[in-house]
Amino acid sequence: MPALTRQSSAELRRRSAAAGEGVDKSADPQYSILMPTYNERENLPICIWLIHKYMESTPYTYEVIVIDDASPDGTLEVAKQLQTLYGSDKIVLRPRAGKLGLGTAYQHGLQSARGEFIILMDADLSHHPKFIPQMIVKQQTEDCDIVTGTRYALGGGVAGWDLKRKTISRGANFLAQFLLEPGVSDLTGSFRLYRKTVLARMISESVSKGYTFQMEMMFRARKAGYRITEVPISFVDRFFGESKLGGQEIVEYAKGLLYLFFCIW
Ligand SMILES: Nc1nc2c(ncn2[C@@H]2O[C@H](COP(=O)(O)OP(=O)(O)O)[C@@H](O)[C@H]2O)c(=O)[nH]1
Ligand SMILES: [Mg+2]
Repeated sequence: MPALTRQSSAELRRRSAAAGEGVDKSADPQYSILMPTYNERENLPICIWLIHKYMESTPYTYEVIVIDDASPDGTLEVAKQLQTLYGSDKIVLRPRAGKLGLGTAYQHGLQSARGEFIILMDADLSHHPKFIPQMIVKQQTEDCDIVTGTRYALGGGVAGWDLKRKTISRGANFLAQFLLEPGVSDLTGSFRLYRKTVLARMISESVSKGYTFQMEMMFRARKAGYRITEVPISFVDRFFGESKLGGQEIVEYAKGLLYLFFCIW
């Protein structure tokens, strides 16, 4: 386990012991992890296993809400098996009948979330669960409303992308920084911890879909004066399956960015 993760887990255990709190397993979980899936049959079991491993190293309770959009590869069947294995208090299934997109997937999952804090993460192992304890410590130490994983500051990074994909991501982030001056180094990332009330408000106010959605939520949160802090993450390109990024997404992103700049800024 990397030093920082070890440190975070130790810190979490120390806090819990100091507070003298026992965890009431029958109560609502403290953290709800919203996980949208589309064709993640191979990735989901490893991802859930890692979440379990790292959350068990903290004194906190959690649930993973899997929002599968009728993946043709049978992701939902795999999720059902995982539910049998880990329990229906830990794995909650909120499938939808068709591919309705990421923005509404979070909204859909949020309706069932019981935790006071919500973690958004991808199922493709690009977002390693080892960073979750660090996000929890950050949120508690700084009493902030949002902790966002950053690839572009504090030692965060990206592995496995070719030059084209790196250029697109960097370019998109640079353009957004230049136009919106958001005070957050990674605007397009989607590995984040939110206070539930804040996420609910940001989702209801945001109009963008697709890639611009994450950026708009962060931009609005900053404007609304919420406290945001960052944790460096190493983002690793997916090994199994395919990314949804295509030419159409890039055009949509540019349109969304201009909308935020001209209509909301
Ligand atoms: N429910 C749902 N999940 C989706 C959809 N599109 C992508 N995902 C999931 O959202 C996460 C991010 O998608 P991904 O293709 O990896 O995007 P990228 O990392 O930005 O290239 C993954 O867990 C996907 O399985 C969708 O339309 N519906
Ligand atoms: Mg991905």
